[in-house]
Amino acid sequence: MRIFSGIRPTGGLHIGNYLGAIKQWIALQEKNECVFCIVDLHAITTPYEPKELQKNILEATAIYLAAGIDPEKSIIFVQSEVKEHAELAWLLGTITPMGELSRMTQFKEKSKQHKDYINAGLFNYPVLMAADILLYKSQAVPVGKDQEQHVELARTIAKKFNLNFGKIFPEPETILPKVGAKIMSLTDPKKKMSKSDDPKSCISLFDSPEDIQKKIMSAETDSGKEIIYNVTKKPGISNLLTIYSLLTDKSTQELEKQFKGKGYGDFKKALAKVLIDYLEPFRRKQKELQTRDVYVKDILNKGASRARIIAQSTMQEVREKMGLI
Ligand code: AQP
Repeated sequence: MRIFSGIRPTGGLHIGNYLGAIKQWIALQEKNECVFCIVDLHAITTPYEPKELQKNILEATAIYLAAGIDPEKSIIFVQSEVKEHAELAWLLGTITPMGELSRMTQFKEKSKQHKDYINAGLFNYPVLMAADILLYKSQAVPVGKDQEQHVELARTIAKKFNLNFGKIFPEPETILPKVGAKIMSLTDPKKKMSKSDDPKSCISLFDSPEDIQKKIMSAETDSGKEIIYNVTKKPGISNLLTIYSLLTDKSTQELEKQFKGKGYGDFKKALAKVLIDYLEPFRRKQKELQTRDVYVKDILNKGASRARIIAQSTMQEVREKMGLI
């Protein structure tokens, strides 16, 4: 299968990005042809600092590599380096109904979050995402729950293109992790963990052991004191149990037994230790990659060259089908 996925370089990636998306990519790259993108054109649809963008792109690449994405097996590249993404987005925009775009939850949420920055790019975000996926004729897209609606729209757009102009695109499927598709904020467990939120609300993959300890110890918990998994009654502790379970491969029931009779403090101390140990190789690899900019940029250049070959071939077909040649 051809697989596509991407992450916005909007700041330090967090364990939600890792458990919802990147962790799936590592397994998928073994048996599939994977294209993993750093979607900088998506990053500029919300307020950003131009001086920070290149740093964030290199940091996101370091995370891909530290997590175990192998540039020999998978294509890793920066979206704006392959101009066909923007070109296909324009063409697909001409067959995307405005009504579909206005229904998108992310557009509604981001418009509320950034009232002074509601731009056409943000509205058209799902069309660009459809272009990202379809440019590589991808059959599957591993993402977290929040991006599921966008992949569904990409499928609708693929169907419509195939019907109007002749079949060239597969209809892409979403791959959601069974557990961890929506890791919640540490400060408000009713909200999704987000990189653009308060740093206290998320564990960044490169956080220091001291920061991890502080953030977990002050994470919002619920009334009562038992360590029980119950998303409705105990959203805070359930979110922490989910993280613990995913990092240790122990079920939440096993964890409930392990922490029976213990309080929130004991549980949080143990979780902080699990996180600190799990993320230690990430911190080590980041330090190493910080001194190897040339190597990282070389991976991105080679990845863009490989991506361009596929993208240019798809665009040739798209232009012919749409009557542009
Ligand atoms: N909390 C989450 N739990 C599980 N998966 C998540 N993802 C994001 N947050 C969670 C998944 O991570 C991938 C990359 O996301 P993105 O950077 O493209 O954009 P996003 O979904 O908008 O992520 P953030 O962290 O909330 O970023 P900002 O604050 O910049 O908007 C996607 O597969 C996503 O589902």
